[in-house]
Amino acid sequence: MSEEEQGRASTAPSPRHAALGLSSDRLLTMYRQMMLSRALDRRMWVLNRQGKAPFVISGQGHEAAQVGCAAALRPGVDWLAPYYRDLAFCIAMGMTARDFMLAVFARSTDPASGGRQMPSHFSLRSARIVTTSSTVATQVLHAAGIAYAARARGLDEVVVTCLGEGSTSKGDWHEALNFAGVHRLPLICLVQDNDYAISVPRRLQMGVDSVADRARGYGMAGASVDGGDALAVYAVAADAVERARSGGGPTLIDAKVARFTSHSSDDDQRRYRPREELEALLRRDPLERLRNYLLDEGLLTDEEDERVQQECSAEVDEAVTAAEAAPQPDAADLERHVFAEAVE
Ligand SMILES: Cc1ncc(C[n+]2csc(CCOP(=O)(O)OP(=O)(O)O)c2C)c(N)n1
Ligand SMILES: [Mg+2]
Repeated sequence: MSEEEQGRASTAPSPRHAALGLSSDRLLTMYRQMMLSRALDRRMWVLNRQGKAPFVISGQGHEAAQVGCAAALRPGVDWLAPYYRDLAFCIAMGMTARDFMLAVFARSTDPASGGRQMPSHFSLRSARIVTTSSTVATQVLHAAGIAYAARARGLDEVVVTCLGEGSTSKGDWHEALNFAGVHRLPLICLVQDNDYAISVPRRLQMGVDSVADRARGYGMAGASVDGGDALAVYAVAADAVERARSGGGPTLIDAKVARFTSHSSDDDQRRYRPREELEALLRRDPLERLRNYLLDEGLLTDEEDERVQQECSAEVDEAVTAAEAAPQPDAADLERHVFAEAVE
């Protein structure tokens, strides 16, 4: 190497992930988590069309925001109070493809609820993923309570909760964030802003472009981030985690994401979103963006990428086969956990 080349090499900027303290292996794991989540999600739609999955609510387009935030956490130590689009988040925290499919098929061995919850109402005790209600924003209150308990016990655990931008119109959200601000709780609220609450656009939910503008009103830090960029989300999440652990209090993150599918399998977004808007979504694929980054940085080849896709696809196949073969819940315990039971 000439002296001039040596000089250039030493001043070359380190890749973005390295500058953030993320190893190449870690970044490839994040990519794989996003890929597996996308593959599971797509399969869920197929199963729905086959009449096997009763209801689909999808995280496609949200994966980078979720995996970027999860990468800043310690699975099994920190807590997640998720919402229904958090498939990639839950995968990144330790939920397996099989766990997920057992819930889709409502089997008795489904670790989320033994087949009692709706699909995508995630929970996994071992990964500290807390079950959620279908009533939007209620999980934010649970998260604030868990953060309060962690602080009271002198633990350094951090709690993340997620919801959509439309759900921030609910009083629960205000109450939880106000409480978290007052008590400076180790809480991170990740709002996944996908422009719509079913068919209602953001401009009819709030008078600001970013819900993070409200952080100041709760006495907490706030950040708005491109939720299609896993590295950008990791950077703000890592800051927030550091703040939470060091007693600096909560953070409100607004991650701008794209909702690729209709709200759920029960609506058709072509009826309320203009065609050009739907076409523009295709240029906002977070998976594609991370793939391009990995290819550009020489961390992945096309052949390796193909292999990752095949492995994820095989993992989904295996999960579906296992879940279909798993036993149905016993009708005799239908009312368990629903009504109070007499204790002998
Ligand atoms: C209290 C309550 N009101 C209405 C609903 C029906 N609902 C389910 S999801 C949803 C939209 C939520 O939109 P947003 O918070 O933006 O999240 P997104 O689905 O876009 O990710 C609504 C209105 C509900 N589940 N709970
Ligand atoms: Mg929304």
